[in-house]
Order: sequence, then structure tokens, then C-alpha cells
Amino acid sequence: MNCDLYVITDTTLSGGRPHEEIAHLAIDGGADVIQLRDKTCSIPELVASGKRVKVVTRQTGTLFIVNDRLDVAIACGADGVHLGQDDMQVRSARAIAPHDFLIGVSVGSRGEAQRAVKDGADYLAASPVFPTAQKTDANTLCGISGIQRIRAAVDVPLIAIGGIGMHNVCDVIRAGADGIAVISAVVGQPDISGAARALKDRIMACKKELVHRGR
Ligand code: TZP
Ligand code: MG
Repeated sequence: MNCDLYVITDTTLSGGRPHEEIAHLAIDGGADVIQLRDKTCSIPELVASGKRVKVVTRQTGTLFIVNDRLDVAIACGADGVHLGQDDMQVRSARAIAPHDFLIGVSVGSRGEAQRAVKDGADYLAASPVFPTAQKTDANTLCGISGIQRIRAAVDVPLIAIGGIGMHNVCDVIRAGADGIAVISAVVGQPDISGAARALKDRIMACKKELVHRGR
């Protein structure tokens, strides 16, 4: 799973752009994964948006994940679902998900990470790393040291989420994250493609530097 840059859609920050347009622009800027996230719309609206995002991601072969809801993810033909600690349990989701369906889980500690992997998670998000205005129910910050602890405990792809942008992306990659998931740093910018491209370039430069150093 290539998850260098994982962009989460948010229509409250996008200046009126719908989910599928955010997805299109972010992919144009190099996003590897698009997550559909909308806490305000109805389930039928979410499915309809998801189907439109699916059209965009299918054209480019970009991974498409739906936040929170496995039923919606399946209904719109997504590649996977992203679950929080208060969403459907990973074991239950795995039992009913289609074959090869990706299940991602937000974790804040080593223990949560180990349990999620044992229960069948394909990838994890260390969350939230830094303070963020985009998640009001966020738990204690895991920080850079949290990424390091989670990285040491599990082998699955690990993304870092929460308050990440150009200024700290290299710190989280150096701490062991395989990629970053962002809302504000891409979707909240006037030039979504340009913001995505700048972040992606920095991620790749930072990874290259780590390889050169033999890590
Ligand atoms: N989960 C943990 S933090 C977060 C989510 C959805 C919000 C990330 O938004 P931003 O703007 O990249 O901090
Ligand atoms: Mg959730």
C-alpha cells in the first residue's frame, strides 16, 4: 500500500468545492490515497458523494477509503474503510468486509496499535500527533514519541495524522511514519493541487534523505 500522501476530504474547508473536486485536485498534486470524510451530511448524500469520488479515483488508480462507515464504503465501491476507536470493531468489520478490503484504524498508543493489527487492520494512523482543529473529539496527543513507539511495535503501514504540514512533515517521517494524512494543509489551502504537490515533494525528499543515511 502506497500511502505517502493521504488526503482527507472536507467540504467545510474547501471553499465550496465538493468532495470529488477536492479528490481530483489532490490527486493531481500527487495524493496516493483519498479518504471521504463528512460528519455533516446524510447517509444517502454520503453514498452519492462517495460514488462520485470513486469515479475520480478509478480513473487514476488512486486508493479510495471511506471514513467511519463500512456500509457506506461498500455501497460506493471504495477500496476500504477507516475506523476510529469508537467505530465498528476491526474484528467485526473484517468478518463482513469484502475480500481484499482495506481496513485502517486510528490508534494513539502501542497497545491500541498491537490490538488493531491482531484484529486484522491493514494500516494504522497514529492519531492525533499534533493539536488540530479538525477533530474535536481527539484523544491525548501522541506526538513524535508516540509515532516512534507505535512504529517499533507493528509492521503494517503507518501514517501520521493531526496538525501535520510543511513545517513538521519531515519530523514525522523521520520518526518512522510511512506517510501523512492531512486535511487543512491541503484541503484548506486556496491551491489544493499545489499544496498537495509541495507536501508530496517534501515527503519524497525526506524519505530519500533517510535512504541515503541508511535508515
Ligand atoms: N483524525 C485525527 S486528527 C484528524 C483526524 C481526522 C484531523 C486532521 O486534520 P488536520 O487539518 O490535518 O490537522
Ligand atoms: Mg472515525
